[in-house]
Amino acid sequence: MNAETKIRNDLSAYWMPFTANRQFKDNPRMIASAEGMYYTTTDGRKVMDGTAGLWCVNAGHRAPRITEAVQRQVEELDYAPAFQMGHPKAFELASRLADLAPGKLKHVFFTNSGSESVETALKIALAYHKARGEAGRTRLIGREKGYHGVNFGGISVGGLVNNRRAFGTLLGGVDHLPHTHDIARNGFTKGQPEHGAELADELERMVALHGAETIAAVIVEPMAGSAGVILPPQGYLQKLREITRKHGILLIFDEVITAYGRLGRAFGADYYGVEPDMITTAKGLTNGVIPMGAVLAGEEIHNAFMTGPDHMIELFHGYTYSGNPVACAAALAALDTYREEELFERAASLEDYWADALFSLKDKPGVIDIRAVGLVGAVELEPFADTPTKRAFDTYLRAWDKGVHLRTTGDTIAMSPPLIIEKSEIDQLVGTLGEALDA
Ligand code: PXG
Repeated sequence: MNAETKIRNDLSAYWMPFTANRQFKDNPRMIASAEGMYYTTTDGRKVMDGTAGLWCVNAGHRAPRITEAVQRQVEELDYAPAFQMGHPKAFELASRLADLAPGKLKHVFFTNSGSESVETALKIALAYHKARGEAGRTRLIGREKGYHGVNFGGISVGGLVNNRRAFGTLLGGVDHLPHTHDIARNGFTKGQPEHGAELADELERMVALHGAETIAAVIVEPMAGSAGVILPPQGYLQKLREITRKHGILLIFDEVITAYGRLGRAFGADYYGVEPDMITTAKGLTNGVIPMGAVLAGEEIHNAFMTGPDHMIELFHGYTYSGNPVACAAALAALDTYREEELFERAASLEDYWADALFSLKDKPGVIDIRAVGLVGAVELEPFADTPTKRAFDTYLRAWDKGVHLRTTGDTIAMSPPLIIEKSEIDQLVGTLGEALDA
């Protein structure tokens, strides 16, 4: 091996995100290419993508319209300044998203990731109250087991301890609702769990404790993805909506996973029939092709900023790459693909088949719960007593060897295939997981 090749193939420089670096580098899993539902590894194996990348490749890999749109865009306008300057595709994309969004969510702020969408929404919430003369509303309320990305605001309102504990004191003035994960009462429920709506009443207790006039916003994932697919109990989101509205608190749905068809509707808000004041998105917005996020904000929130002299900047926030032209082109093409191939409808039509397939694993060794919604599924395993997370990760590795890529979080195996999946591929995915559980 010559020196240059050696440097090129050295795995040590890349500090991989959310990865057991040393274990990975001892036995790397490398992807060379992808198409539709499948990856090809660098050693030439075909592996089914059971997770749509990291919950983002909703239209499948290398969807042709998106590839072409990106290629055309880099040749036409590669970049345009995002501040005090515009380009038509950013306005077109914002209008398209506003049309797609539920109810009054008619204004769009562009970011580059889910984490940035969360920071943006939290900052808008604080600044909104200040703009309306309620500057005392500074508290932010998240939820245990919540995942809102990895930046400081997001880990402060987030509720996954490993993402928080190494990083100091985080934001002050943050409180957390209890999570709704309750296998004892809701185990093996198909559809929304029956028990737990009363957990939303904890918000009333927080209002009683802190005073509503100190609380800016509540942020929750309508369906908590990263913590292992935790579904909202029947009536829970409705209750959160009632209580927040009653007390003038903004309700933010973090839909980085649930937006753009994952639950068979454009947004989780549509699926669950609850309209929040803001929605954070990313991932499926561009089908994962180019980093991009978007925050959808209600009319009332946006308009509260549009006061004062016309020449003044209304919101001191934004990113160099907000509304990047190539990202906009990718997102417009992704939305076209979702619509023309009717992928949201397709996900909805497969929802029952998907859930039935997953529930067929009920009696496999170690399975203590199964959850499904839209084209999301989870199989929770009884952890090995002395090595939590190992059982799920070993199962994941066995499935990988058998040609299916899954995700694990704790001792839960999570699945979220591209929305183009065929019924036969659902059988293959679930069948392979079944074999991996048996082994
Ligand atoms: N909010 C939610 C609800 C998310 O799921 C983010 C924010 C952050 O997005 P960015 O683009 O900054 O990563 C996410 C991301 C997994 C997994 O398998 C989940 C995410 C990312 C990577 C893996 O659980 N969610």
